[in-house]
Amino acid sequence: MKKEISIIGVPLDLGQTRRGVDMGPSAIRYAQLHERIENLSYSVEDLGDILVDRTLVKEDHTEHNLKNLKSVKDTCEKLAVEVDEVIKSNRMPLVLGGDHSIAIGTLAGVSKHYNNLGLIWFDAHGDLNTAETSPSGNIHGMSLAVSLGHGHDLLTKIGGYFPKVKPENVIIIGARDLDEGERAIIKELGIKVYTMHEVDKLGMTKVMEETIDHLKDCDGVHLSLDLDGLDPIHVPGVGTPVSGGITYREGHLAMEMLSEADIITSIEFVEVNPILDEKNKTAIVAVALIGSLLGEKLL
Ligand code: NNH
Ligand code: MN
Ligand code: MN
Ligand code: MN
Repeated sequence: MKKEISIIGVPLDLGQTRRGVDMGPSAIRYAQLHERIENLSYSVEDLGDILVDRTLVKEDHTEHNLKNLKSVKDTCEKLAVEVDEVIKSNRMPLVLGGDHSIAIGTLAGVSKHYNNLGLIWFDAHGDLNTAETSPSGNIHGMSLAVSLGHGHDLLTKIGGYFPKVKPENVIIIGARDLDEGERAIIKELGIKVYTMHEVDKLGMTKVMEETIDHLKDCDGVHLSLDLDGLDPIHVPGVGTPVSGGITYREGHLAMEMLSEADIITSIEFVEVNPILDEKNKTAIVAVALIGSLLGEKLL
């Protein structure tokens, strides 16, 4: 793992309809992210937050079931440029959301640096909707589809190229709330999904062994971790909690195995909503997971 890390906050809450997730980056910083990483002897720089231009909201009429399309696009474009610069300067980006629509921007900045990027999507949801299939019109439920090249042109073409990732290089872990259209695209594209059924049945060790093996020919792997992949008992501060999720220890085990395998080249943690949280619990869990991912040991 690269020992130089750049933190980028993305205070965007417009990819969904519950306000408060824009405060996620602050909550995660407050949970002592910087100190935690520095203690693992990384060199850390915090680039601050991407500017979310809220004046665009008034131009944003929901067009074709895509809420706040211009605002999300504008923020993701800025994020893509910043992520690109971080990688060019030979540092590893650690992106803090914000809602999961920001993954569109992160991946636009990351993917051009790799020929065969792998993507681990840790989430209760598939985020594989398009405007045609989405039950909500929320872009945070579309960001994986967009990154695969499916969706509105204004989103799929962010960064000037598409798709950002190939279906055979995507692995979803923790899914337990998939919409009709998402099941169809999973089948159509043959995306590898470890639903909670597989996590229960195989155990997290096997899931991660298979995941790491599946991505062995990738020249980089992006981890996009939606905190709602974990069980809401551990992370009450998420906008769309779904029971029956990944436990605290399973989450840590997954991060520890990724750390040992040393395959992760860019990271994003999203959907921390301090307004819905209890005493910053969700941000604290996020920081602990990042610690494990970056090599923190129990002994
Ligand atoms: N699938 C639903 C939708 O598209 C919910 C998505 N919510 C998420 N995704 N939190 O991770 O609206
Ligand atoms: Mn420092
Ligand atoms: Mn998500
Ligand atoms: Mn989710």
